[in-house]
Formats: sequence, C-alpha cells, structure tokens
Amino acid sequence: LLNKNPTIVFVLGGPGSGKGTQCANVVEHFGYTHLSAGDLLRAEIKSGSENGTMIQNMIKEGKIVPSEVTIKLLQRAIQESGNDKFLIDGFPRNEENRAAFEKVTGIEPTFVLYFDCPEEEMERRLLSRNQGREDDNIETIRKRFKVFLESSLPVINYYDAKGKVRKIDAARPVEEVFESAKAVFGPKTE
Ligand code: UP5
Ligand code: MG
Repeated sequence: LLNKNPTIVFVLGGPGSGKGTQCANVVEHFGYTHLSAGDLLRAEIKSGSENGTMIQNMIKEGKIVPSEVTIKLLQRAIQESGNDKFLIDGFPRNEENRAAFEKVTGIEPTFVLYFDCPEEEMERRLLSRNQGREDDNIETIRKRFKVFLESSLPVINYYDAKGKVRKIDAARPVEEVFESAKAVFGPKTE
C-alpha cells in the first residue's frame, strides 16, 4: 500500500443493516473515504471486466467473491483516493477475506463498527429498497442471511475477542443509529 499507516475502519453488519446509509453520514461528518466492497464489485461487473460474469453469478447466489478480486479493487480505490482514513463497508466477510487482507496489506483495522439488526427488520428494508439490485429478492436474501451467520459473524467475533468491535443497535431510525455512530468516531473534526 502506498498510503502510510492509514486509519481503516471495517463497517460490518448483515445485509440491509444500514452500512451504506451510515457510512454516508460518517463521511460527511468525519472526512473518511467510503469504500463499499459490494459497490466496487458491482462497478466491476458494469465495467465489463473479465471477472464480471463470475462476480455477477456470486452476488446473485449471495456467495463471497474470492478475496484476491475484492482486495485488488480495495487497494486500487485506497491508492486513488489520496485520503488516509477509510470506511471499508461489507468487507471482510469471512476468515479467508480477513486473513488475506491482513497478509497482503499488513494492515489491521483501528476498530470494527458492527451494525446489529434483527433479520426481520433487515428483510423488510431489503424488500422495500427498490434500487434494482439483483440480490434483493427473497430467495437471494435468505442465502445472504445464511452466509452472514455462517461466515461473516465469525469475523466479527474474531475482532470482538481483540476488543476492537463497536456494536451499535441498528434497528432504530437512521438518525438515532447515527447518534450512536458519532459517539464511536468522537467529536466532529470539521
Ligand atoms: N435503511 C437503512 N438504515 C435504515 C434505518 N435505520 N431504518 C429504516 N431503514 C433503513 O440500507 C438498506 C435499506 O434500508 C435502504 O433502502 C436504506 O434506505 C434502508 P443500506 O444502508 O443499503 O444497508 P447495507 O447494510 O449497506 O445493505 P446491503 O444490501 O448493501 O448489504 P450487503 O452486505 O448485503 O451488500 P454488499 O453490497 O455489501 O454485498 C453484496 C454482495 O456482494 C454480497 O452478498 C456478496 O455476494 C458480494 N460481496 C463479496 O463477495 N465480497 C465482499 O467483500 C463484499 C460483497
Ligand atoms: Mg451496502
């Protein structure tokens, strides 16, 4: 990585827990660059890259794209940003993602923001999002929930054991959730 000692915050939570929504708020108040791994993968599909079809199939099945693909996209975005503070949203999603990121970049997150939300609420949000995402149908949503429980929660537990998880009750209205997030990031910098 070109950026020296960047501040990296992993923003994790189930599908529809509000990661993207809250990252946008944090960017405005605290000057981070928001990197959504899912957005980067969807942009890669649109760009017509050679990996596009593979990525599209994985997302449609709610499966986790091989880490070398995602990490390459994240590294490129980090380098292009010119910033030194990043919210990495929706990554790492499994142990392999986590270990590979640490190995390739040599970076550990400063902390992990975890948006905790019950499945019923996440399902309601995803089914009413209406942004044309190919994975926002009930069949894929159920697969995404299963992958979150089986593969992504263990990553959160790993960081929790290291004292790095800041857990937020994400089932409340957007403004209330952001009040809690603000408290984690500290006083406003601008
Ligand atoms: N909303 C948000 N907050 C609300 C609140 N407090 N109250 C009421 N409504 C709220 O929010 C979802 C919807 O809920 C929106 O309509 C919003 O207005 C509303 P959003 O902020 O978009 O939630 P988010 O957690 O970002 O949901 P998202 O669907 O993006 O989460 P996923 O983790 O499922 O999606 P992601 O894009 O990260 O990944 C998609 C797929 O890409 C994965 O399933 C996987 O196949 C692949 N992927 C990888 O393989 N590797 C990666 O590293 C990343 C992704
Ligand atoms: Mg998102």
